[in-house]
Amino acid sequence: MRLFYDNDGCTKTQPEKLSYSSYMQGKLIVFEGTEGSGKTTQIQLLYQWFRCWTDRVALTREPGGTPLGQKLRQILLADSSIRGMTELLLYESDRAHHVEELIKPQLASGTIVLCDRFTDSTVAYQGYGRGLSLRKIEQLNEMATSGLQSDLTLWLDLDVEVGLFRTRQRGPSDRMEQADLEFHRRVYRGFAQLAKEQDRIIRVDASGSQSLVQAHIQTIITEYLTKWQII
Ligand code: T5A
Repeated sequence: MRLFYDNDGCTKTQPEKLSYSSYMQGKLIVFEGTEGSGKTTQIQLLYQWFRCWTDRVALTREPGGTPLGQKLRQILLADSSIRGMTELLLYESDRAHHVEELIKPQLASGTIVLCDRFTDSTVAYQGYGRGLSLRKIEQLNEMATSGLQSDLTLWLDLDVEVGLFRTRQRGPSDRMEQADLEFHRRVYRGFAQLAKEQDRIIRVDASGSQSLVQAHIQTIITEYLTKWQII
């Protein structure tokens, strides 16, 4: 299927064919990747694409998808006294609250939830990046989500240095972005390993232009919506 943009950001993907009428359970679609890989840009474009034909879609993020999460996000991205286990538990606290307060109720109402980062970020950053136990992270992820996993995760694969360059062009770096290059390379290896192990993770080449990457994402999403019999 060819996808191309209208001036209003909607695509000519025959939205009249996209119908949810018989659809009851929502889906959780997650965007993952290293710093500056374009997740936020792409998830927002995808949200606009969904909004062209349905209002049963929600856009959220971790950390910071709830009012409490916003406060945790500020601490996590700015407080330089935070160390490994504290960092891990704060991300998991944000997630437990987010899943309970927002994600699960939205899924239960049949909404497609688009989430900027989720459990794989903790494996990649706190596990591969910080070197904390992968087994403990798996247990904490399980506890924080009550076993909820994404239905589909798009891993935006971009060279780590290109991504960091993009974020630095944008403005001052946050606490996580300031970590050394080797840390970010370990995080990258974490995502690559997860993508090898898990069928729910699809790699997306994020090195192209914003519109090229978005067109690729829309193609993948359309395939999955068809497979899930949503369209
Ligand atoms: N974290 C998070 C953990 O350590 N453990 C966890 O469990 C969780 C959930 C979150 C931080 O927390 C860490 C990971 C993060 O360090 P954040 O601000 O949400 O902090 O960090 P990011 O998710 O990395 O957000 P960024 O904004 O830094 O990166 P994005 O979202 O990947 O990239 P985006 O879209 O903002 O784009 C970055 C810049 O590149 C440009 C954009 O215009 C922007 O200026 N850009 C492009 N330029 C050229 N070509 C393209 N195709 C482009 N796409 C975007």
